[in-house]
Amino acid sequence: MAEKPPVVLTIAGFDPSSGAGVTADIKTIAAHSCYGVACVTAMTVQSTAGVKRVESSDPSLVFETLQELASDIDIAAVHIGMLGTGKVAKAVADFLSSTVGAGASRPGRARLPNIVLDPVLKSSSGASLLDAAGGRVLIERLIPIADVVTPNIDEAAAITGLKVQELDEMKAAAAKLHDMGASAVVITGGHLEKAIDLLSFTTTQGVQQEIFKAERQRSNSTHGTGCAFATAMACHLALDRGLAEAALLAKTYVTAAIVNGHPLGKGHGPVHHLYRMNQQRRAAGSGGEST
Ligand code: PXL
Repeated sequence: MAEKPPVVLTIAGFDPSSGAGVTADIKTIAAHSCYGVACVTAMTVQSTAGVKRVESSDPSLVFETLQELASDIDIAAVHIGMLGTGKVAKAVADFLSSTVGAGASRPGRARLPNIVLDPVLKSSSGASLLDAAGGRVLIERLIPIADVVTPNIDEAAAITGLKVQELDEMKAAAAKLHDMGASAVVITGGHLEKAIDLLSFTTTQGVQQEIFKAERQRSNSTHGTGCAFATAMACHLALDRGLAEAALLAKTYVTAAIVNGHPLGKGHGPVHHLYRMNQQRRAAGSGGEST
């Protein structure tokens, strides 16, 4: 019988330049040998030069899409990215909190496993990707039900109200996110001099924290790094890896995707989500782009 890959659901916006959003996420999911399904929360008009317009999906369309997918397919992990509005965020929270008819291998499960919440607030060009009501739903309903929350330092600062620049401040923000109901947090510090990510999770012995450091990549091909990191984490959790291994592998993937990024467009080009295909082509001796 043909192999059945783990299915990863991405709930996110549509970025027509495919650096971020659902089309980028599907590439990340494919790069991890999982099968991607998607629910589009918003359309955006954008290019590498930035976001020009945002139109939210009808919340009932979002809810029904999620129900339809979950009643049919066994979902191994969920990535939540851009939500746009409070109404859409509420539809997602209602769906995730409800008893969904998950696949046959998980009868009676109350909710989908491995929910990775990327609390997208703004695009890198500064456009708002979540309204104030959406921010409230994020804090009150989504952070408490997520298995992992993956803010960058700016998002961690906006959500906690704390200054988040240095490692100690990242630790304090993670502690506050735990107080707000997050069971595990990865704060990505790609904007710091050293690219530091902090993984923080609660155990019966209290909070445990691990630090991942990498050289900061000086590159213009950085569009979609947050989406790629959170989606890669969802894939590794779907593949039954533990939190620390998932965070480390996701960081390694994003770093390589930036290094191999496409110099496309006039602004910030996309990361190369499928860079491993070139490596495989080269290994098979059929050439391909250089890395
Ligand atoms: O990188 C954040 C992000 C997420 N999702 C969508 C986006 C963006 C940034 O522009 O467009 C759809």
